[in-house]
Amino acid sequence: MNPRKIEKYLLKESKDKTLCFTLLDSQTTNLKSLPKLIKTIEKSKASAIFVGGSTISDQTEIETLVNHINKLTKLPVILFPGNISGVASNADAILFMSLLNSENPYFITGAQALGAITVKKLNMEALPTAYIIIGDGGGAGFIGRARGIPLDKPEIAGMYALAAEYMGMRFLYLESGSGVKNSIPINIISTVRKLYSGFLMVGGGIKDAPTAKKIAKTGVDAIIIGSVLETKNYKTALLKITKAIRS
Ligand code: 1GP
Repeated sequence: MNPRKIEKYLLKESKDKTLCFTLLDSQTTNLKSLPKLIKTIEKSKASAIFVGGSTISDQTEIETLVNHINKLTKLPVILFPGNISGVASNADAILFMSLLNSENPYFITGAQALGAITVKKLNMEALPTAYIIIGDGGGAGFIGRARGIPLDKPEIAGMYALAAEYMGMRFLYLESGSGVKNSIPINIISTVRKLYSGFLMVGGGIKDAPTAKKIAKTGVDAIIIGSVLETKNYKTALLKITKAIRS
């Protein structure tokens, strides 16, 4: 394996623009409509496809989805695991995440220890990622037993982000939860951006171009779009979002 192949690709891609990653949940993605979906993702110039989610427990289902994606596109597939069941073969890399603000050590270092040997066996690139949940965090907050960072306390988010940096985590994922009503408040994102110099991703509740644009303007490296892809209007919506973050 080329060490840090995906990491280098992401850093290069994000030098002069905000990237978009599309998130596919193996529980809800319809394999029959996958070719159309992948075409739209490619057309939108998204830079990678994340596969995962906080409630996924079927590893085989993930592997089947990744296999199908690999047949349809050369875009890198990056696992976004919610638990050890999210470690599946045949992806290009994995967000090796620690949910820093969980109350349960299992989600900070326990699952990571259990999953690490499998990642090694699969010879898969691990992207060291701090995962920080803002607000109640929807499903991810509930499953991960997060003590969500209060929406009016950007300085606390900043403290966690800085801790992530000092602990050597080169990626940071600020999460408000899949499908939540509101994305992360801009002042939280910009506070984190000022303090954290690694690869910063923001996801959860980003549904339209103006919101995506505002987030991109804070200087984040990537936004993650998941639930929008499950809507009727996903083609137009995704293209508008990716166009907005580039302009
Ligand atoms: C969820 O941040 C991702 O983990 C994406 O969120 O589904 O709301 O786009 P959405």
